[in-house]
This record gives sequence, C-alpha cells and structure tokens, in this order.
Amino acid sequence: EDGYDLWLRYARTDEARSADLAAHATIIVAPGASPTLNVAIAELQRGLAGMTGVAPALSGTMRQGALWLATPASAPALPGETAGLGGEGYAIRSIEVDGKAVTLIAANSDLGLLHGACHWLRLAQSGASLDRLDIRSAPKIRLRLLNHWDNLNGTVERGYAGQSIWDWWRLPDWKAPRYTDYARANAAIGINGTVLNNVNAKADSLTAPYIAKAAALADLFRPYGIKVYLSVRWTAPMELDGLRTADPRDPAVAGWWRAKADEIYRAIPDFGGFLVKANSEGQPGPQDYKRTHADGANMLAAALKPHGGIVMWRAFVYAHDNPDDRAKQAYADFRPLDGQFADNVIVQVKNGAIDFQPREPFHPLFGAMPKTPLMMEFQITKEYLGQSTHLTYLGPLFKEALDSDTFAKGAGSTVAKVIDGSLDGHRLTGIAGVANIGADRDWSGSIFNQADWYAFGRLAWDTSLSAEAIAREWAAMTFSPDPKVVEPIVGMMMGSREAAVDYMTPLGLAHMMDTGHHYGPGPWVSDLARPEWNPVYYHRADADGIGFDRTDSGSGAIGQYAPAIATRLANPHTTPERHLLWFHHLPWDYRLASGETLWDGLVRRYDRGPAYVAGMQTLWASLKPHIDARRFAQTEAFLTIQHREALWWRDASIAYFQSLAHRPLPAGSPAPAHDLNWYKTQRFPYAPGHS
Ligand code: BDP
Repeated sequence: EDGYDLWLRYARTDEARSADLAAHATIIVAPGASPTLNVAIAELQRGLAGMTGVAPALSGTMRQGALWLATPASAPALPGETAGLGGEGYAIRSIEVDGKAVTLIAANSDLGLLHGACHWLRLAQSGASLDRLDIRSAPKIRLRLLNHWDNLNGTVERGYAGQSIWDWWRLPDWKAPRYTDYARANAAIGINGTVLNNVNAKADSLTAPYIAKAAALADLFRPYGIKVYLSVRWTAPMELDGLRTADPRDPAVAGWWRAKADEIYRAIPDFGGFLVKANSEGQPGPQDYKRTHADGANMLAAALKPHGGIVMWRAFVYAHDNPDDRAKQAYADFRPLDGQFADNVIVQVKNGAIDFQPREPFHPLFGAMPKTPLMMEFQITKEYLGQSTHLTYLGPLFKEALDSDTFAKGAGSTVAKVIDGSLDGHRLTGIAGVANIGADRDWSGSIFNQADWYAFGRLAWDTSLSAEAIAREWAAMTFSPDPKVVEPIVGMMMGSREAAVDYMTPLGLAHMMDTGHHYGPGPWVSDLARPEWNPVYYHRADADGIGFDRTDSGSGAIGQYAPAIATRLANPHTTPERHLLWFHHLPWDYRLASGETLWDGLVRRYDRGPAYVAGMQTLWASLKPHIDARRFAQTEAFLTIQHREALWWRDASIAYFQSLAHRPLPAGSPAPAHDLNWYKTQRFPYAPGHS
C-alpha cells in the first residue's frame, strides 16, 4: 500500500463482515440517472466490490437488503423524509418496504445521495453496525473549500507533497485520472469547492488558455458537487490588457472585470468566484489607489453578481510601514469596514492574528464584524508544524479555534457560530483550508498528513464533531478497524499537536522558526528587513524576562477582544497558560500555576515535546505486525526524523533562551547537545516549500 487510496481503500474484510456487508447491500435501487447519481452508484459498487469481492447490481425492483437511493422527485412516497436536509444533506435509515428490510438513503438532490452513499461507505469501512440506522446529516457551512497555493509553473507555495497536482501545461487535453480521484476523495468528506491557484496569484490564470484549463477541471469536478474558484491578481487588467490603472472606482477597470467574469462564466457556468489577497505581503490592491478593501471587494463582487458568483476577500494584512503590533493590523483595517461589503462578499480570516502558528489565540476579528460574513481560513499544509515529516494531527488545532468563545453576544458565541452564520444571521458562510495536496503518490507527503485533509473536510461539514472521533474514523479506514490498531494510533495522534507546541513554541510563544524554510528553530533571528519577520520581535526575551506585552501597557491588542475576554487576558494569572507569553511579558521567575518558575516551566515543556514523540515511536513500533510494510516504514522513518528534530528545537531554544536568562536547567533536564553557536550556524538552503 502506498497511500494513494486515502479513505477510499475499501480493503477486503473477513468473511463474517463481508457476508454482513453483502446482506445489507444485495442490490442498489436508484431510480433516475444523472452524472452525480452515477458517481454515487459507482462509488457504492466499487466500495462493496473491494470489501466483499462482489459489486451489487443496479436494479429496478426492491429486494430484501437493498440499498435504496431516493429523492422526493424519484420516490414521491417519501413525505417529510428529507425535510430540513437542504441541497446537500441526507438521511440514512433502516426501514421496511413491502415487508423487506432495506437501507434508505434519502436526500433532496442527487448530490445529497452521493454524500449519503459516502457516509454509508464510511460506516461499512470502519466496522460500524449497519442495522437500525437512523442518521440525518446536513452541513451548516455553505462553502467548504480547499485553497491550493499552487503556481502555474507547477511549484506549490508551502507545499510539502511534491509538485502541484494540476498539470497546467497539459491541461485541458490531458485530464489525469488523479483529478477524478481527487474529486472522489473530497466529495467523500463534503468539500464542495476548490480554489485552484495560489493567493499570490499570477494574472495569467485569467487568460483564455488558462480559463479553458480551469474549465476542464470544473467539468470533471461537477458531478461530485465541487465548484472551481480562482485566486486573482489585483492588477490583472493592467498586466493583461494594458489598462493604466487598477483603481476600483475607475469605470474602465470595473468594465474589464465584468467582461472577464462574463468570459469565465461562458466557459464555466457554475464558476464559484474569486479569492483575493490584496495589499498584503507585497501584493497589489485597492489601497494603492487610496481605496479601501471594501471598495475593491465590491467592485469584483459586482462583476460576479449577475452570474451568482462570490468574492472571498482575505483579511491577512500587515503593512511594512506600520509600526503597530502585527497582531492588531487586520482588525484595525477591517473592523471599520463592517457593513460596507456587498452581499456576495465574504471576508476570509485566518484562525489566528499572526500566521498559522502551532498555537494562536483565535483571531479578534471573529465576533467583531457582525454585519459581515466571515469565513475561516485554516492551513492544512503544515508550514509551521513540521511540514510533511512531523506527525502533528491538526484536528485538535481546528477544534480549539472553532470552539473558542468570542463572547460577542455573551457566553457561547463561539467562532463556529460566527462562521456558520448562526450568531449574526448570515446566509453566505464558509470555511477554507490551505491544501496539503501535491503530486506525491500519497497526496499529502505523508500518510498521517492525510488525516489533516480528512479532518478539515469532516469539521467543515460538521463543526460539532470531535477531533478524536474523526481520528478514529480516519485510522479505521486508513489502516484497519481493528481496535488493536485504531486505539494506539488515535492515542498517538491526539497529543501530537500539543507535543509540537511543547517543542516549538510553548506557553504562547510564536514565530520562532528560522528564516525561509519555516521548519527548524531560529529564535535568535533578528536581521530580517521587516521587524515583524524576526522571531525576536515575538518573544522579546532579555535578561529580565520573556513574552509580548499586549496589555494596555504594551501594544493593547487585548482590547480587540470582547470585554469579557479582555478583562481576563489583562491579568497574567487569569490568562490561560497556553497563551501566556502571547499576551504578557513576564519575569523569568514569574510563578506558573504549578508553582514552578516561568523559566523552569518553559524548559519542562521543551522536555515534554520530544518525550511525547519518543512515546509515539514506541507505540508505532508495537503496531508493526498490523501495518503493511511500506506505510509502516514511512511512518517509522518520519518519527525518527521528528524525534531528532524535536530535540533540535528543544536544544536550540533552550541554548538561546538560557544565554539570556542565565539560569540553570531544572534538575533532570539535560544540557543541549551543542552550544548556541552551532545551532545558529546550521544552514538549510534547499529545504522544501520556499515560494
Ligand atoms: C504565510 C506564508 C506565505 C503566504 C501567506 C498568505 O508563509 O507563503 O503567502 O501566508 O497566507 O503563511 O498569504
């Protein structure tokens, strides 16, 4: 096994289970035909053929043990069955029809049937009972998107799984079979849109040849309910057609975008819309013309509106000439614009205010723009969490962000409720994950990174799922439903992100990585052009203490949160320790809740990280008899790398901070393997993922 099959492995089951599966799927009854219904049926047949050796036939007459796929249109005998399921949801119920026990998969649309079929296959693969099913499921968030940071030259920004899966050069003629498998895998977890190109966009993606290439992908994805979107470059009208300006108030500019939208919709009638990174990290944008983000977004929105398209406008901004705390800048730019965006604009906000760090408090914009739909941007590709080699399951990170309480309308105003629209009554809702997919045979650069893609999709569909339940499903489908396999794997996964926080950025530290590759430690880095690119900007450590003061006596960033939170964060003793140094600059002898000093507590966490990884190595080794050779070996090797590098992070960080704190290591904590200078002089010029 090489990992290509993801959660669609459909591995052969033992005889008893095989007989059970066959008895619950003797035939498939599915009135009607459409491309989407056809792929649903094909997936069921493929899954059952894999698991039992026999694919059930499609039949027009009901039989004992049938799988019955029905919509109100195809089976008017379903009164009320699909109420409240919307256009994508489904019900799966064990019922009797004319005295025959059958499994009904009901939905309002064929797309709902596809999702229902995938859910049934998930149950089948993970060893669950198929009797007495009574399931209803419908997504609360409307747009559930992957964002590919893929460049037209085939490289992937912050991609650690090889080249881009989009073979732009040979599209639209060559439609690699992999594209269809991509659609199958995404449909199975409820993803319904994909932004094909990098937010650092090239204007070329809007030229006729590239629109035709995108259209070919859209055609392949359509039966799976997946729409195509494009990132656009703000100055495209100037670069492609020589306009003199990209000012959003200029009628010629607005006209250019209208014509461009018309052209795209002629090729892709269900095109989703644009994603825009503007006035951020050197990208052009409306502020270059003294216009606001809202002016820019609304101009594009007007071009897409007649076609039903939307604009996703990113709030990831911080300016090189702004001396204010970087963590405050997106809020400062965007909050005043609340209420000014057109109704087909949604503002896309990263989970935290800096940049996908191992841990960040939730972004203060969530809950602060009630009149504007906000969508979540998570990073599935683990730019700052060990990339493809470290096993750091992101389910808990996603959950932590979604469950954070903004207190915007009192207790219980979670980030999940902001983005599913229920807190402020928005109908345009969304969540995006920066994809970790590449051309590598295993798609994600490692078997365990597949779990992050999977978890993103499952949580996008249903934010109330637990990270652990998702890990359990994934492990069962990826390796085996045998609890002897699932339980240790879930055990490894669940603490893995916290372990990375411990060895990389404990106690609320952030942005400690070395220059360029974002992989290893560089807390000493202080020579980069922009102050906020340097780790020293974030930890502010010296002989007296460590941490970023964001109270009123510091940057005041705490004031961007609702008063109920801000009051708690103003005091280090009522600040959650996981965020302590994010919000406070504290003396090295500050007492943590445990009674130990900040210095000792910091070192203890640096010790804990590699120890957890060693525990994962032991657990994995014990699984050897149960895992196929190739996937076992990959994970074993990657855990060896992770352990070595967890120690590297620990040692380098301790060597550096000790040079400032001048304190002995707590008893039992070994000295770093090398002196500080050794860590400072390591170079990694060819590390993956540079832009
Ligand atoms: C950072 C990445 C950079 C992206 C940027 C973004 O380092 O490559 O372009 O975010 O989100 O995480 O635009």
